[in-house]
Amino acid sequence: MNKFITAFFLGWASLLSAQNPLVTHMYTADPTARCFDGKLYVYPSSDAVPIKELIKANNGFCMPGYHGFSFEGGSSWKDHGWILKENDVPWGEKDTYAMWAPDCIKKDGKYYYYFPAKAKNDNAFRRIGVGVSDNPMGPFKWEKSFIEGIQGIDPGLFVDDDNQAYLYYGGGQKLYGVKLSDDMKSIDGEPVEIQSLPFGYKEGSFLFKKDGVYYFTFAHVFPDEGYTIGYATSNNPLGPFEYKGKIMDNIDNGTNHHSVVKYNDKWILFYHFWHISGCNKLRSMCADYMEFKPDGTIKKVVPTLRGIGNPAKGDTIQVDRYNEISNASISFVSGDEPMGWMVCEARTGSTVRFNGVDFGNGEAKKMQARVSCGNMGCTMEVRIGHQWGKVVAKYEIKNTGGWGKWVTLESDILEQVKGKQDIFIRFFSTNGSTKTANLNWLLME
Ligand code: FUB
Repeated sequence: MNKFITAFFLGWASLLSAQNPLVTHMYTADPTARCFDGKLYVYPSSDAVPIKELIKANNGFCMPGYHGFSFEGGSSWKDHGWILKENDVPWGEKDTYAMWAPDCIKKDGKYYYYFPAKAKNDNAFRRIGVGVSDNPMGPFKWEKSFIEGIQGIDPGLFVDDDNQAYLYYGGGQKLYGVKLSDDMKSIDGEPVEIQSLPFGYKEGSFLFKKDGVYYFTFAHVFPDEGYTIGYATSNNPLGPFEYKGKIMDNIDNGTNHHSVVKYNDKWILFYHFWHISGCNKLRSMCADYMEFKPDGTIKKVVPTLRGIGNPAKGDTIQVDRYNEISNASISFVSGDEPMGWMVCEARTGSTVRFNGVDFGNGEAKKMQARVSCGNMGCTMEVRIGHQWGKVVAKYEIKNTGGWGKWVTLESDILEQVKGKQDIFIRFFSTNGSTKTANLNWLLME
């Protein structure tokens, strides 16, 4: 493992619990989410610290390959490890770190994984390759050659109700769609340019169907606005489409690559941002709920830290990814704690609201709190439903040895609670000190 790849790993855990971003142990971008047989999977690319000599060739990105993730319930994502590393592409040029956005789709009981890579002895910017597997997370058997007749980035797949598969791709002023042959490894007919999209740089094609309408969604750079996510609709998978507007405004993320999935009757938009690194070439995948208006148009999604998922017994509740906060703030965790964020600067009466904690049938008996305090101490309460709702956990926090010294405190769950609940964490100074305590996470057990 070279030093650049080492820098790519921020730590390791195979089961991760998070709100937004979805995982924090590595950088992940371009997330394509898929629901296969009721289970949610995400296929992102990965970002590593850019290698100087390659920056120009790769527009600043350094992308060594792909991990795959599955949603394990609550708010836990499982990292299944490498799906494909760049030097394992049979037709790929070596050491290019050019593995941009991938996709995976199921057809006739098999899983097909598509990815762009730089091909050996070839002038195209990127070619698109494919592998097949019996399982959503692989191992995939990679085709010896790229798909003939197309070139470009960002493969986006769609299988229609009649089982016909389509591949969308491209980047620049033009995006394309083409039918795939039954074997899913070659194209069937000529690619069609997707018509009637507004002027400007485009990439990240992703098509889904709802109520008989085809929604062609794409990343779009308005010259005076930056990266947005736009969409156009049609009654045909290859168009002509009519541009309908934006799903997400420019959020200053440098690029915005997305996908849309319906999971448990809710629509979810996956996208990326660069919360952890502060650098838009080291991105992290995120997800937020997306809604439709009665006329079928899409309500703009505003990114949140809270994201999706309902932490349950055994999941850490990342309270720094709150729904509402008053009289406190968040920042990177200080001191001897693994990387992440914390609630800090909490004063007496500060409240953090976190919606949708899943208390199940009330089986959890304890709630842990990971806290630090460099002051005189405070009381911290967890209340239900309202800032003055029932107290379900209570902690007397003493000076822990400094703001960077962390301890885990435990409280009994004081009142049995069931189902999904909004919790309110409240801080009260005991000795008149201004700052009360820092809080990293809560955990029901
Ligand atoms: O991640 C590299 C490239 O940036 C992707 O292929 C594009 O969609 C953009 O996110």
